[in-house]
Amino acid sequence: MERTLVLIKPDGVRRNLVGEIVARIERKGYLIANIRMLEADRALLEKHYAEHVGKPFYEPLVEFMLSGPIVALIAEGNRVIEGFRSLAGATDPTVAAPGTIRGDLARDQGTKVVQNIVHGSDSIESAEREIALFFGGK
Ligand code: IDP
Ligand code: MG
Repeated sequence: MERTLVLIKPDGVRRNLVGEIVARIERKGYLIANIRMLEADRALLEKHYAEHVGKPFYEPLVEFMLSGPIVALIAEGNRVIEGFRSLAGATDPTVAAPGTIRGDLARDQGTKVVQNIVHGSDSIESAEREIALFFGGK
């Protein structure tokens, strides 16, 4: 069964949106196969966001992800990688479609990094790599 890594970023946890986001994933019909809250460390985030090293928002992104607890979860179901990214909406919350997590619950805060509540893996390879980082390969 396909699996994806979802992160509820520090803005989502701070704004008490954990239940809202988990509920949207469950109502769509995906299984929450595992879930944990953690405070990520820099080494973990540098691995997770390796593809973005050198981009202007990279350091602000890592700092933002260090700014408070996050929730990591594994969602499971056919085509869940694509399906969760559809639930999440576009990266930029200003233009993310209403009805999506980012479109409904986030907006531009004028910060160097876009604060957009959730992360979702973008391919089967990324999902396997990210699940191993956050759940030790389980
Ligand atoms: P995604 O989360 O929609 O997959 P990515 O391109 O993988 O988007 O970027 C990772 C994260 O970095 C985004 O979720 C967002 O928080 C931030 N980000 C991406 N592009 C920009 C940008 O152009 N400016 C500021 N922050 C960005
Ligand atoms: Mg991405």
